[in-house]
Amino acid sequence: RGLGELDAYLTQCRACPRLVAWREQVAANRRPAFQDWEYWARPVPGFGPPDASLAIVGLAPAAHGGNRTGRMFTGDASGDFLFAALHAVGLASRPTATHRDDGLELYGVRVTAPVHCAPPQNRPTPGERDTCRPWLTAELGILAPGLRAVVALGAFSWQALLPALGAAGWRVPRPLPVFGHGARVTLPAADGRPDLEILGSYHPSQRNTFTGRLTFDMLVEVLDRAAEAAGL
Ligand code: DU
Ligand code: SF4
Repeated sequence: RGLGELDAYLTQCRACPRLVAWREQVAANRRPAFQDWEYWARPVPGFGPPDASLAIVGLAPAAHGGNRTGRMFTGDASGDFLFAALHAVGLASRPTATHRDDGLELYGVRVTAPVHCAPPQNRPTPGERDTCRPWLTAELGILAPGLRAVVALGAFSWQALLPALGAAGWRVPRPLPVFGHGARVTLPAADGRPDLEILGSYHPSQRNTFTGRLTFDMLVEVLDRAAEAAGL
């Protein structure tokens, strides 16, 4: 089973009643600036090539970002920051992302999230995080043979990612390593898979970027180190 097939199944998922209601309610109440848009209003698949050696894991689609455009991090402030940084380190064909059909290419990078539907207040419940985990586990499993590094954006991402990696067959230390900006953990090679480097970064949400908690240079530095670990 490939990523295309996984994404096709994923986009039909209705397992979280609260998120199904929210993603559709947001689409029925479009922002004035987006009146002409037909919102995606479904689970948002990961974005990037199936042979990616680097994965970047966020939190969940934004209501008027990924939930509108149908592509992870596309069309919101967090994504503007992330794609500009990816372009700055040579991992994206352009610094901007506007729509799932905008032609943007990622080089060796897959951008995804542990929760695939937009949650109210950008805050999924622990139950929703656990319900969505098998999708991330499956995606990581498909990427596994060539995957060499993963960047977790924020503590929620880190805490959802590590169990998903465990479920996908990596040996994850217990207790789970603690998240921090600059945190780094190596999961040992196994089953023909290479070593996997896990790197933590603060999430590029406006809450962090407006306050200077995460600067552009800080994100670029983490992505640079991740690209090196991934052989990119
Ligand atoms: O509605 P549409 O953009 O024409 O998408 C058709 C079909 O493609 C939908 O069932 C999901 C799938 N798809 C996908 O798997 N990954 C994407 O990034 C965009 C669409
Ligand atoms: Fe399905 Fe995940 Fe969306 Fe829940 S958040 S409905 S598990 S795709």
